[in-house]
Amino acid sequence: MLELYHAPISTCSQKVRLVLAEKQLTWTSHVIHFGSGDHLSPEYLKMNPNGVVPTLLDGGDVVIDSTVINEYLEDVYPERPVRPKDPKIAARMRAWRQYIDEVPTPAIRPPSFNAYFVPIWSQMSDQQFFDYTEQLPLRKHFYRKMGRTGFSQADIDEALDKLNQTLQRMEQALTDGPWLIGDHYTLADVSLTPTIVRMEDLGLSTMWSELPRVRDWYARIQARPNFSVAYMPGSRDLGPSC
Ligand SMILES: N[C@@H](CCC(=O)N[C@@H](CS)C(=O)NCC(=O)O)C(=O)O
Repeated sequence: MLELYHAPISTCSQKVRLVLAEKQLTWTSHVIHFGSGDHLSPEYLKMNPNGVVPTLLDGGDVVIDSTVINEYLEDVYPERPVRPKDPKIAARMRAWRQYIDEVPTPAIRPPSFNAYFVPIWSQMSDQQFFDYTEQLPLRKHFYRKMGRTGFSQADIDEALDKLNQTLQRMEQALTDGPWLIGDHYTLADVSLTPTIVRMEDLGLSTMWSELPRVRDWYARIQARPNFSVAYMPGSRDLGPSC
């Protein structure tokens, strides 16, 4: 009944796989290979006109955007909840999630894309790069700003500053309990996990070495049973081969 179009390496896909695993839902996997342009095929664009992963099908009905998908999963499959029932606490969770979507999620892209895409794009000619980006519904201008040689040091510094702000806010929030919203693991924790994992994979974990609550939160995150399921093989292989 549930089908997910996703990529192992994609942080947005990891977010959805964390919730699917947390809820112990069964789903059919359709792996999208960016290198083969699967996400830009006419069939895929019919489901997801943004040409990005993930895309969820539930009984054939399409749901797109990882944040929307996770709220949808909570609405339709409320067992093993990841959203507080109290509307006021849920509002706190959504405010975190909104911040995560606005600040750290975009901020992880410059260092992450420099590591992942630059080795691929450096093999292309300017014309090939132009032609590739021309087809992208959502990221044409973003990738052109990045260019074949990657984001500048100024862009990376800005990204790291935003990620540092996120870590400081986490450290503060975690004074009230083991999770971002106190006692319960919620969509706020889910939404931040892929960014923190990616930071670690990029060698940035020293940014929280002096933040004991963030360190402990990350240990708890990795110990949850949903983590190893969601982080399927290939999820952490940054490099042109994935
Ligand atoms: N807001 C979307 C963003 C999805 C997104 O950016 N997906 C990335 C992988 S994490 C992607 O498919 N990128 C393909 C590309 O940039 O060409 C969501 O959260 O689902």
